Amino acid sequence: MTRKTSYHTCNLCEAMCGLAIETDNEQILSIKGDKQDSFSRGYICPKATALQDIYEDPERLTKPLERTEHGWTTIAWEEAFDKVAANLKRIQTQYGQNSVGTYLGNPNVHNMGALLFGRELLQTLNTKNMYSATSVDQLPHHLVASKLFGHMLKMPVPDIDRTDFFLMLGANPVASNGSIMTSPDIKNRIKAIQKRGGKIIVIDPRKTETAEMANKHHFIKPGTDALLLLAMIHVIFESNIIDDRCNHLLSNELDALREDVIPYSPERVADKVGMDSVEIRRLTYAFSEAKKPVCYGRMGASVQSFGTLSQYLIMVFNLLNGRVDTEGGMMFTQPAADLLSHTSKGHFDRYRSRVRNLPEFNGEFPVATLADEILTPGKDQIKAMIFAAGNPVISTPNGNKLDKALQELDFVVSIDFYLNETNRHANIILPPVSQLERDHYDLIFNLLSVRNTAKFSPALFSAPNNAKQDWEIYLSLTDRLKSKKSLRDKLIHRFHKKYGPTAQLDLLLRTGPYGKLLNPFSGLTLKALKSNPHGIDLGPLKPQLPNGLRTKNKQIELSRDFFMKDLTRLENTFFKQPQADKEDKANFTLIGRRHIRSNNSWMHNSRRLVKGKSRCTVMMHSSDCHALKLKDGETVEITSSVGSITLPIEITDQIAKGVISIPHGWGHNKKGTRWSTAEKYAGANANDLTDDNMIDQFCGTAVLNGLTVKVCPKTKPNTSQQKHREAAEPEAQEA
Ligand SMILES: Nc1nc2c(c(=O)[nH]1)N[C@H]1C(S)=C(S)[C@@H](COP(=O)(O)OP(=O)(O)OC[C@H]3O[C@@H](n4cnc5c(=O)[nH]c(N)nc54)[C@H](O)[C@@H]3O)O[C@H]1N2
Ligand SMILES: Nc1nc2c(c(=O)[nH]1)N[C@H]1C(S)=C(S)[C@@H](COP(=O)(O)OP(=O)(O)OC[C@H]3O[C@@H](n4cnc5c(=O)[nH]c(N)nc54)[C@H](O)[C@@H]3O)O[C@H]1N2
Ligand code: SF4
Ligand SMILES: [Mo]
Repeated sequence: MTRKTSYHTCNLCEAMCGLAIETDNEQILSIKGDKQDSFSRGYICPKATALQDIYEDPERLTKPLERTEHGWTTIAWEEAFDKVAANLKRIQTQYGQNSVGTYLGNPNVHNMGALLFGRELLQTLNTKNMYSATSVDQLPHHLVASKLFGHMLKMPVPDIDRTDFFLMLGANPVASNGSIMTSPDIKNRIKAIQKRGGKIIVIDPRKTETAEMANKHHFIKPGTDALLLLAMIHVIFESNIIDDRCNHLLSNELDALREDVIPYSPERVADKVGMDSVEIRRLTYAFSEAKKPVCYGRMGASVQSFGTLSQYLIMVFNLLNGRVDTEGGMMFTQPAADLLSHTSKGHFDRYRSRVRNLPEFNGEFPVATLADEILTPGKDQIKAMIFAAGNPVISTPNGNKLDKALQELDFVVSIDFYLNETNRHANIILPPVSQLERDHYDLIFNLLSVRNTAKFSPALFSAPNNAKQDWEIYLSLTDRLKSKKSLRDKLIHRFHKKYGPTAQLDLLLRTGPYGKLLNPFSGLTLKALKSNPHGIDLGPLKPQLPNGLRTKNKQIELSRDFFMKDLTRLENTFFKQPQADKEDKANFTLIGRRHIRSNNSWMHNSRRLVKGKSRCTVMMHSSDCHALKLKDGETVEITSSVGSITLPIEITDQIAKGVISIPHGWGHNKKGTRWSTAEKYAGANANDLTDDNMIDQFCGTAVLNGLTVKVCPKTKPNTSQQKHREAAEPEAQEA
């Protein structure tokens, strides 16, 4: 017997929990929390144990697949790479560079190899048609960081371990385990705030699992956070309680800001926001009177009509209270491997998308326009797509439209180990190894962590002989796609092939702020990390301004003109345009929901995560159900401007009246996928309701929270929609 315990890091979500995994040869005996990991302190959530299910899943792809007239057939890696490269070259030669599109999904950011090697493939393709999950997620945060602090990754995080007043808008870390706030063991971190006499206040249209723990929860009408924040800033100026620590901000910009917020008194916005004006004032005073308050917002405040403005105002509110770069406030990390010096600062609006004239951000267009770029004929129309670690048919707005669009493509390749709803349209699928078969160092989430830490986890299992890592797939494709290769290119390729991502990691560590270069005797190297399998604690976050800023003049650029121009749209939307028909009892505002046992669209093939009562339900307030004569568990039809789905009702009083909540990531009922457990627990796709034409017009982030839908008792099946679905099925059968 070769029973042993190895230490690893969970790379499923942003929390970076330490794992202690007991194995007997290739057999996993147990996955537990690593109590010796000082950051996660033994905490894990139920998804960690499902890493075993992914590893053992017989439906997980391990060999390249090609679609043929007889269905899916396995092919050899080299042949697969050759065919992919030949097709992409053919299409770019015939239709131009931009005819190949790319979509990078969320798991890429949890994957060191993909991060370090994906970039070169994209550069080699040299296409403007790049897309990713960023524009259904954190795009507003990048814009704020790049303008105010000089780099799109210079995103401050709430110093949760030292704050005494945590004001949280549109985040549910008890379910999500924290986002743009890597903070494992979140429940205990929240309890610790309360134990030291502090408070947590949650603003959310649903009384979430986090709100249940909070000292106070306020319901808010979806999509109105910007109004609430403007009112809070109005109170700050009106009462002249601006903190001295923001003296460094330009006074002419502050004066302009003061003018901007004059119209937004709590009294004027209260009805729109759904919060009492007295409460808004009280909340603002309580925040500014606290010793170490912090204001933070996530998905609910980002992925909505005024997501950019909301994230900007959250930062302004923190700044005016002197709560940026200070203990217990919004603080910056000092990661051991500092990607900031090696990555783009983030450009905005250098050029626009072809069909809808939407701005690029950092070389990407908003994914809400991906289907348009495939469906609309003309120069630069997308003819081929590369999907890597993504499932946009399920995770991006108007999934059905994209699903249909993908059938129009000449060629599709997917780098993924599941045959999901998106890559069922692929011609070739290149499956990398699973989570436990690769080395892990968190390049991204150490940038966003509430403590500075560094940890390297070697692969738990060495990859089977004929398997490839994501980075090897990227490297092989890049090599084949490069038309002219200098001697230098060839040498670099050979070096990368031999040493992989760990050589680059070692270099990043050595040259980083704690590295051997600056600290010759005790500095960090990869070797040092390898001999500390539970990770190295590099201490709490430290103030670092102004030197830590990446702006030209080492000052925070308030960028008021840039962001506040969106006030015109805000004013029009809330005070000039007619609002949705509130008299129609069937009209509701849709918001999203996450659950601890789910991870976007791709972990539903693990039976232990999906079994039990269905979680893909529509939550509705009891009084709304009463008014429409709907019963708990009854199936209803929810209809939006682009489609309709049916789901059972879950009656609750923990949601604002007039609001319904549906989780995303479900709807595994499309033919031709290969995840049979997920299919049994199919649920419905929330993004068959979200409208690709509804975006935060400032930067193109999709509006996934706060759109109007109709709820009706389910009548007979909608035959036209059924036909539409069938038409969307790909022709090939499974082998
Ligand atoms: N278990 C689990 N964990 C995950 C994931 C997962 O799928 N499952 N996904 C990971 C990913 S990719 C991400 S980005 C993070 C997201 O992490 P979070 O943002 O913490 O997670 P959400 O559950 O989306 O929280 C959004 C909250 O906003 C509320 N909300 C909706 N609309 C509004 C609004 O207009 N205003 C306000 N104030 N609130 C609103 C919703 O009710 C919800 O509670 O989670 C990560 N962690
Ligand atoms: N309505 C609504 N929609 C949403 C959201 C919401 O809150 N509401 N949240 C949005 C957010 S925040 C996000 S991040 C997106 C996520 O959306 P996406 O990133 O598009 O999709 P995922 O569901 O994460 O699917 C990831 C795919 O990657 C594969 N995969 C997993 N690990 C690896 C790996 O290591 N390598 C490779 N090559 N493949 C791998 C999985 O098999 C799966 O097919 O969804 C967005 N969609
Ligand atoms: S919270 Fe769960 S999924 Fe996230 S890193 Fe920790 S164990 Fe993994
Ligand atoms: Mo995300």
